[in-house]
Amino acid sequence: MKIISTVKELQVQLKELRRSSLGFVPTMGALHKGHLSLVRNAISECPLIVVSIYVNPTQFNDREDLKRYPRPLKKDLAMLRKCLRKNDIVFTPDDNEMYPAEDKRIFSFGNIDNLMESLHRPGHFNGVAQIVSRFFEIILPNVAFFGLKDFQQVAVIKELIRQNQYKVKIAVCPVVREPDGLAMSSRNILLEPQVRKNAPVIFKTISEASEMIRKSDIPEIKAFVKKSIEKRAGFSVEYFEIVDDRELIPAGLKKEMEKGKRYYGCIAVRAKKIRLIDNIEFPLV
Ligand code: PAJ
Repeated sequence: MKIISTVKELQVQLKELRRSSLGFVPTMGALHKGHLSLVRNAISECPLIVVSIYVNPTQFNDREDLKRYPRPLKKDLAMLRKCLRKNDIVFTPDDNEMYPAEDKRIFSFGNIDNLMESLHRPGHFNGVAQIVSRFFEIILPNVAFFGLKDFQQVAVIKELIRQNQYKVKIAVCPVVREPDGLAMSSRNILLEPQVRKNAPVIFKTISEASEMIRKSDIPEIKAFVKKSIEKRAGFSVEYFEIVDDRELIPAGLKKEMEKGKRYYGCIAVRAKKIRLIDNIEFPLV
């Protein structure tokens, strides 16, 4: 694999190496099996891929979160070395490369940017859109790989592509979990032992909730989710919404769920200082 940290060098290399289909996997590092599943999918689909590692400051609305975000670059590179091919590229730019001047662009994504993560992390998706659009314009990938773990991010990126008419296809990969069900996340290593022990309650609860939809209506399911998770010391539910995967319109009652659409229950939980998100499909019954 090749490690490149400037835009100029990246573009020189891509000019030389680009083949039929260029794959792109954006990450903020602290890699785990979830990230690696995207990398493996990219490798199996594309003869050349770029994996970026960059902790993007503009998507953090909480300074503390940005400060404590893990940055184990050496370990990340060792993990990537085991799966990448000779010409695949790891792109590790610094802030000056990605933001040579302040990025003042304001994006607007309509309804998908008016609920869930957007309400609780104001400005977050604007920062994601700034960095992902910059990557797309520098790299010009044919396919970009994203995880369903960040359900709302996938919808935002699809809308970003539509609005800007980027010629990139999106491949969405399923959530990779720890054996106890906790969705893998770079933030999991920041959980205190007792909080980590209780964290599987999140997936367990939303799994049970997705079964409940057969017999119960949504207000009852929401009450169950909140009660079940908040039983654990230090856990509080920021939101739990059942939305469709295109327009992200929340269903308040079962009868509002439309046939032909796919629905997901999306949750954010504050587990002491750390915020965890997860989601699961809610089958239409
Ligand atoms: P990051 O949180 O590092 O995630 C990078 C990619 O890995 C995202 O597409 C995310 O959805 C995926 N991912 C994370 N955990 C996963 C899991 N358990 N299973 C499957 N996929 C998982 O998302 C970002 O970085 C940033 O917002 C970024 C897109 C890089 C822009 O800065």
